[in-house]
Order: sequence, then structure tokens, then C-alpha cells
Amino acid sequence: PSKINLKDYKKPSFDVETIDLDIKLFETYAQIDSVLKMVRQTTGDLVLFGEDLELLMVKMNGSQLGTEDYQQQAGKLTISDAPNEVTLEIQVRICPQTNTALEGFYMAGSGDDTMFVTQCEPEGFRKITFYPDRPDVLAIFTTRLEADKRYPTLLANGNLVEAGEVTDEPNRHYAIWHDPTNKPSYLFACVVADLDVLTDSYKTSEGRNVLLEIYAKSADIDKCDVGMQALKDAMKWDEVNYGRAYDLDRYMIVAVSQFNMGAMENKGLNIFNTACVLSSPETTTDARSFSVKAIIAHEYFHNWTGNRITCRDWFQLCLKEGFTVYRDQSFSADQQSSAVQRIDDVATLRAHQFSEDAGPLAHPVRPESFVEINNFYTTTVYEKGAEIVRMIANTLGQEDFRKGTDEYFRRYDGQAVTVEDFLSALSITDNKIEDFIDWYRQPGTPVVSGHQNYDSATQTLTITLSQQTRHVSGFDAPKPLPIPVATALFDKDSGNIIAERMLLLDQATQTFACEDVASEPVVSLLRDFSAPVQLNYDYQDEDLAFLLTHETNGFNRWQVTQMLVNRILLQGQGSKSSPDVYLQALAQTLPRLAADDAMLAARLLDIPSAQELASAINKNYDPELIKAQREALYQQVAEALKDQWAGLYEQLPMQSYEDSADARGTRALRNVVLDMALTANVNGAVEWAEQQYNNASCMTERFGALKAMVNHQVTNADEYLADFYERFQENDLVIDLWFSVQASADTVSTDVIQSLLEHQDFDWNTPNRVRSVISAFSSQPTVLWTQEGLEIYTGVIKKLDDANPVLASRLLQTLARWNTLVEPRRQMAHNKLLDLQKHAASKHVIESLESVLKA
Ligand code: DPP
Ligand code: ZN
Repeated sequence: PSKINLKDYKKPSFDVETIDLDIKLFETYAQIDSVLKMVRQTTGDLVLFGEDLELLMVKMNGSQLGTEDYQQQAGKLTISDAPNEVTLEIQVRICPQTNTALEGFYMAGSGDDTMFVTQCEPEGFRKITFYPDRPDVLAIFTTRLEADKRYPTLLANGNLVEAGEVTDEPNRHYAIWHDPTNKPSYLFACVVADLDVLTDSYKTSEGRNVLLEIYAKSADIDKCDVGMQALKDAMKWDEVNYGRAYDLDRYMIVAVSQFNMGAMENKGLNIFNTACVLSSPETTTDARSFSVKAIIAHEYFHNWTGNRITCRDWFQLCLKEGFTVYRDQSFSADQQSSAVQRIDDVATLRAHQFSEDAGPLAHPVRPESFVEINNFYTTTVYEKGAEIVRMIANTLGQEDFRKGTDEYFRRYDGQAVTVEDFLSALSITDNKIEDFIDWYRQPGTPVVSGHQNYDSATQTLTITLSQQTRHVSGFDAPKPLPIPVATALFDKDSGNIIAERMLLLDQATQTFACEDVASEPVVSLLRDFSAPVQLNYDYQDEDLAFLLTHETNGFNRWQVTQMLVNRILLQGQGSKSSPDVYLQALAQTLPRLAADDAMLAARLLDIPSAQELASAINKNYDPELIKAQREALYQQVAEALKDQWAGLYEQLPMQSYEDSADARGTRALRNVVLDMALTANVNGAVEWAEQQYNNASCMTERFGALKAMVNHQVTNADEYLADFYERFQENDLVIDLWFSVQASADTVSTDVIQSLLEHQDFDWNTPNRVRSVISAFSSQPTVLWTQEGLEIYTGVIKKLDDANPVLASRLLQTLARWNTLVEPRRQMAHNKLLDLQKHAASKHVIESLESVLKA
């Protein structure tokens, strides 16, 4: 497979003004007729992309073309010497019924329960018809859909123009949709299904009445209210915070159970993984439900950041994703405590993005080359991309950031643009912002180290900071980046903040002086995680304990607990802290915090996941050792606070369900306390768990209890698992939880994984189900990195390589850090990967494997 390079970008030689699509779905295939009106922009061939298509006919300006009139190879159809104005008529046949890749037009479900949907981002449209399938080609789409009446739901982008019966075919009907907005083909969507619909409306700030519809299977339609409310909240939020209103008369969301991603922002017709739109208290945990709202908002926000202003090419993916993730994170921060939101976003970043940046898959937020763009829907592009926008927003301040985004929307509406364009619009009030371009170009997580010096004679505190980024092979030597370090000085006696500064570290080493400081303060750095870097500051444990008590910002308090925990757990890695300071500080902080902010209290008990800890280890990573250390510390915490658990648990009684930040906080903390109590063998804790399970008012309570019982292997755990299965066997998303709670259990074995894969409800064609076992299982490194564990894991990749290469390749990326393992695990993993390479078929897996093996 060949590499595509950013530096080779060329404008398309032809634009498409309009495309009329006629999609006829039959029992075993679909026929697609398209009419493209194209106009020459520059010299060069007329190039269309097409994959897995049976070409039946192509006409140019009315004359049928023979095979001598065009070249067809490697997924391209090329016409040389085309005139300046071209009307192409193309007829192809495809087979959505056997499309297991879940890209292009495909069938979801089986037997009598099937539906047809599209997924076109990034390059799925070329699996529907021949087309200049690239994001800088924008066109007006009109779509006619025709199918058997057993699929009453016929949807496509835009407005419904016409619908009716097909002449002489009493069992068939059609609908015609017209989208008045210019859009790239990756935003095309259509649906042929039998769905119910939840309807609502929204009046925009510009006075437009928008019909809102969420389509789902009839059994699921009662789980769409949360999503609908989130949609209205998001529409309002974008008007208030960015001045952006919706631009069509209709906004549709469709839920589908087989989907590779979370959701897709197709113009006016979002398609969602059921897991990311359906929510009800009885079947959905709070965490899931909260992420449903965030994803609804994310896809809605794309309407401006992605759809109206789109990417010039796929290297610019972060232009829409980074900005849109930043926007959805800000939206979510307004729906709960902003400290907890920041904690969760940073925890995700540290666990996944830092580890990606530390390993062989490290790439710049804007990559410079790829073989398969699907391999770059990564946490670096998304989450690190969002961090860059956040740094820019914080550097500019709220008012200037808004001026900048207004300018971005004004200047580029309707265009396909680049990261440079984005920075240039945001620079209208402060051109320093353009320096942030290096953050988009340079891979690797910067490490910021520092120390302080206090001179009592001059009452001056100096803070020295330096930055270092590892040199990732294949890239230029790293240069210093602009790193905003939000800093506060705390007076040791009063515990009060005496100064707040934003230090901009933009050289390799810099010294910052603070004057008129009466006595040596404790310095709090990187507040609110002001930059996506690792911080090594020469704190004493006592300083951190001090900050845990006195920091005013909840995020910073959590950050301090994480530093303490990391020091304790990464002892072998050169740090040397005793848990006492940490345990004491926790014991002091927890009771009051539990009453004030239960959600934050729950987070303060976080111990970083095994994967997150592993991301900081570059050599001789021993999964058993890390697991043992994590468990030992967890046990110590549970025992140190043993006297408190019963009181806390009682303080957090189960009440009738409410979806408020307070109620969610109570439920989250109760689950943590329950787990701690079971860990410390508190008298009666097993009964608490059983009662919580039996009397649960919602899934957060029920699943929290189940998970605790499974992880602690309480005597009746199997009965509760069986009960859970019985109760919810009709609900796929809950059965996913049932699989994952077993596959991710601390005590899981490869035998359990094997039996889950052989379970009658296991389904290779449903990515959610595959992930519920396989991704869950990969959270247990002691089992994953064994002969049998790797056999299973790579076996799954082999099996999916052909059927669903996007999914196979994503699963493979989890193995990227094999090279850091202690022997003999490292060699074992290496051999398994080499073996996988012998069988690799898709360019997705081949590209990922090549990178992973380069470690
Ligand atoms: N649907 C994916 C997302 O919204 C890709 N655009 O991130
Ligand atoms: Zn997105």
C-alpha cells in the first residue's frame, strides 16, 4: 500500500456542482445511479474514486464510455482530456447485505430485523459510487431512495421533497431528499429501515423552527429522551457561546446497533451507535448517560466546526475534531462541576494519549503522511488536538477567543480549510497564537521539569522551568513549544493564594521571578492542566499534602493526589515516597469533601489504571509487579480509612432516581465506598452490596454493586451475574455490560475470555459486543501479555482483519507498547506480532503492524 503525503496536496482538477443519486435497494444488492455535474478548476485528469463497485455503465455528456475511454485501477477511475464542463452518468451495483466492514452502505442486524445505513467518513462514499471522494470537493446532493415497503423509514440529508409508491411495484416505495448546503461526500448519509421516531422542535435564535427527530427501534424509543434534551441544550449552548445557530429545517439522529465509531455528524442526519444515543435510568449508567449527552453535543457542534467549515484534506482532521472535542468538553463542563469534567478529560488524555505519544504509534496532531486515514482517528488527533485549542483559548482569554472564532466562521464558512487558516483567523487579536502551529507538527509529550529558589533578602522567588520532548524517529529534532503554565503561590501559614501567574514557557529553559514574596510559598503549577505535558517539579511530599488541603480548585487537588500516588507506585522508576503522607491527607480531606462535592470526593480516591502507569515505564515493564503495587496501595487506602466507610455509606442513602449533578455524585461515591469497604472486609459490606443490587433505583446502583461483587468474588457473585443476564437479556447494551464486567474483572482468566467468546450472545459482527469482551479484557495486562492472552487477542485481530479492518486495526493499536515489557513477555509478544504480520491482509492492519513493530 502506498503512502499519501501532506506536502503532495493538489487541488482537484474538477469541482462537482450537483450530484443526483438514485439508490434502489433490492433483496440481495443495491443499484446506484448517479448524475454528476462537474466543472474544471485546473488542468489535469478527471479522477473518481471507487472501491468494491460493479461498474455497469458510465456516460460522459450523453455518450456512453467504453473501457478504452478511461483507466480503472487501484480504486481510481481516470478520464484524461475531459472537457471543461462534464455531466457524468454512472450506474453501479453494490452489495450492502454482505458489507461487514461497516463502511459505505451496509446492512445492520440479521434475520427479520435488519436495517441499512451509511458510514462515509473518511472514505466510505467511494464504496457507494464512483466520485471525487475527498473533503475539498463540495456539492449539492439530491438523493432518491427506493426500497421494499417493509422498510418504511427512508432518510437522507436535507429536506424531504417527495415520497410515494413506485409505479407498477405495489411493494416498493421511494423518497426524495434535497440538501441545500454544499457538502463533501463524507457527510452524505442515508437510512433504509423500520424505525420509530421521537419528535420535538427547537426555535433557533435566528427564528428558524427546526424539527428534531430521533429514530430508533420501537423497543428503544423510550430511551431517546435524554438524547433529545441534550440536543436542545447543545443547540442553545452553541448560540450563546459561539453565536452559531442551526441552518436547516430538520435535524435527525438515527440509532444503529452495528457501528464502528461512536457517532457520525452527517449533515442534518447524524447516525449514532446505539451505545452513544440510547439512555434510560434502568439500563444506562450515569457515566454512559453523561457521555451520551456529550456525544450528541459533539456531533451537533460539528455542524459548524466540520460541516460548514470542513477540512481541506484528511491531514487536517484535527481541525474539526480537536476544536469540536474542545467545544463538547466545554459544554459538558457547564453541565456538571467543571473540576470533575477536567479531571475526567485529563485522566483520559493521560491514560491513552500519553501512552500513544510515548510509543511507536506517536504521530503529530496533524500527521504528515498515512497509508490508511482510518488509522488516524486517534486520541492524539482528538484529545491532544482539543488540548491545543484549549491552550489557545486560555492564552487569548474568553473575549479575544470569541472574536477569533467569530472571525473563523465569518472568513471560512462554506470552505474546506487548514490548521493554518484556523490559527490565522484566531490571531486577529494576538498573533502570538500562530506559534502554536508547532504543537500540531511535533509528536511526543513534552516533559516540563522545574524547581524553585527563594531569596529572603530580596523577597524574591524564582521558578526555573525547562522542557524536553523525546525525539520521535522519522521526525525533525524537537523544538521548544509555547507551554502555558498556570501557577499560583500559596502562603504556607495562612494557606491562602498570594499570587496567580500564567507563565509562558517557550524556550528550553527559563527562569521566572516573583517579587515581594514575604516568605517561601508553596507553588502550585499547571493548574487546571494548562498544557498537555508531564510535570516533574521538585516537590516534597509535604508540599503536595499541603496543596491537597489548600488548593481552591478541585482539579488541582485531584492532580496532587495523582502525583502522590504516582510517586508511591513508580518507586522502582526512581521515585521514593511513602504512602503515609498521602493516606493522612486523604483521611483529613475526605469526610468534608464527601458532604460538599461527592463526585470530586469519588475522584480523589482514583488510583491510575494499570495502562496509565505503564505509559510512564519505558523498559522492563512488569505487569504483575504494577498490579501488585496498585492492589497493595488500594488495600492500604481501604484499610487506612476502614473506620470511615460505614459512616460514609450511610451518609449516601439510595434515593429515587434523579439526574442531577448531586445525585450522580452521590451514586458515584457510594460505589467507590462500597468497593473500598469490600476491600477492607468491613463487616456487613457484602450485604450492602446485595441490598444495593436488589433495591437499585437505576443501573448505576445495580451495576456498581454487581461489579464490586464480581471483582471481590463474593460467594454469590455468580447468582447475581445470572440474575443480571435474566433481567436484561433483551437489551443488547446491558448485555454488553454483562460481558465487560466479566472480561475486565481483576480475577479474569483466559478461560473466562474464551468462554465469553463462545457464548451464544457473542457476535463478531457487532463492534460493541466485540469491544465488550476484547477491549475490556485488554484492561488486564497481566492476562493480556501472556501466551494464551496474546493468542486470543491476536486471533481476534486475524479474524476481523478481512471482515472489519477498521475495528481490527484499532484493536491492534492497543498492543503498541509491547516493546517496554519485561522478558520473556516482550519476546513472546514480539513473536505473536510477527506471526500476525505473516497473515495481515488489510492495509489498515498492515500499516498499524508496521508502526507497532518499529518500536
Ligand atoms: N463521527 C466521528 C466523530 O464525530 C468522526 N467524525 O468524531
Ligand atoms: Zn468528531
